[in-house]
Amino acid sequence: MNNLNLKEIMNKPERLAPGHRMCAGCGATIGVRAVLRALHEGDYAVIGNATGCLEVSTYMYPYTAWEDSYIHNAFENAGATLSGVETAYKALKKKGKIPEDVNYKFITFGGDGGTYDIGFQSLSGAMERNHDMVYVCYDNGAYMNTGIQRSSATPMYADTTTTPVGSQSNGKMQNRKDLAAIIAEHDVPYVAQTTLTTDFKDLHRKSEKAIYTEGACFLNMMAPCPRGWQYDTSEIMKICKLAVDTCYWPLFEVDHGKWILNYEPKKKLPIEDFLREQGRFKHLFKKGNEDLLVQFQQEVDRRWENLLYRCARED
Ligand SMILES: Cc1ncc(C[n+]2csc(CCOP(=O)(O)OP(=O)(O)O)c2C)c(N)n1
Ligand code: SF4
Ligand SMILES: [Mg+2]
Repeated sequence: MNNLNLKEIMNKPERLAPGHRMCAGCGATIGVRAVLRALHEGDYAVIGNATGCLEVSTYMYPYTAWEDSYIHNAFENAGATLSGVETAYKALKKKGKIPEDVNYKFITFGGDGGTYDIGFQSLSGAMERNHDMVYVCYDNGAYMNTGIQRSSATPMYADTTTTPVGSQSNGKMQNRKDLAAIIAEHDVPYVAQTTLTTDFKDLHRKSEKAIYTEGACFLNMMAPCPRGWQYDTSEIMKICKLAVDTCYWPLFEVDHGKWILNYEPKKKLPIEDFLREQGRFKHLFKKGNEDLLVQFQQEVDRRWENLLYRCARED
């Protein structure tokens, strides 16, 4: 989107209205509002939402912050529910029960716990059946709503309530799952990884592409959580920038099978710059833990090289 007018986009009416109860500065809310801004004026949407902070805090029956039709799902069936709604829509359109010029889009939001772990099977099914829908994972790297438990999206060495740092533990022992790559292997039309950076241009462009590309599309959106990551709320944009400049969270897309790198930092920053900002990693900076930082850096480098290879292979 070359002629993106940021001011115009930011001034579009909100489809996730103020008055919800998400924490101030929550990355999920900022990200979801940005995704919804990519819907074209006049188009309707049906939103599915797996349980999690976003659902619990925006939809307290009989109140809702959503301007569009909204379905609260269990973790396990968030992908399946919108597949069904999209199929019913197609059937109604075919029978002429929905006018030709009425346009609906189908978007599911799920947290990382609900997407990487518990809802993975129904997400995988929806993607494989290639329903005309978008699944957006807002990845804050833990089960935040129930008190910061580790998920398979939690980065190595993060301090969570189920991987507590102490004399016997350095935090989570495993690396995070690379879900965007796994969904790309489903051979769907469009997969992208994004976050709240580059003036929201990356997130806006990818959201619009995902919403308006026919078939199953997937967005993995890093959405920092000031509570779980333990940083000052006002630092969110800095955290997101450091995530992409250290190559911890690369911006890429897989468009009809073609891997494309969207951002390469002029100078790749050391991973410490990203980790130092967050209380969940503060033990890594204690004397004697230098090797943990080295291991973290090696893992970031390995994944980055792998991504560069995948993208270069396509040239
Ligand atoms: C099957 C099931 N297990 C556990 C829960 C309890 N639960 C509600 S919200 C939540 C956390 C969800 O984590 P995530 O999907 O990452 O979203 P976040 O809270 O981080 O936004 C959990 C475990 C549930 N609702 N359903
Ligand atoms: S706990 Fe974290 S993810 Fe949940 S609403 Fe608060 S900032 Fe957002
Ligand atoms: Mg989460």
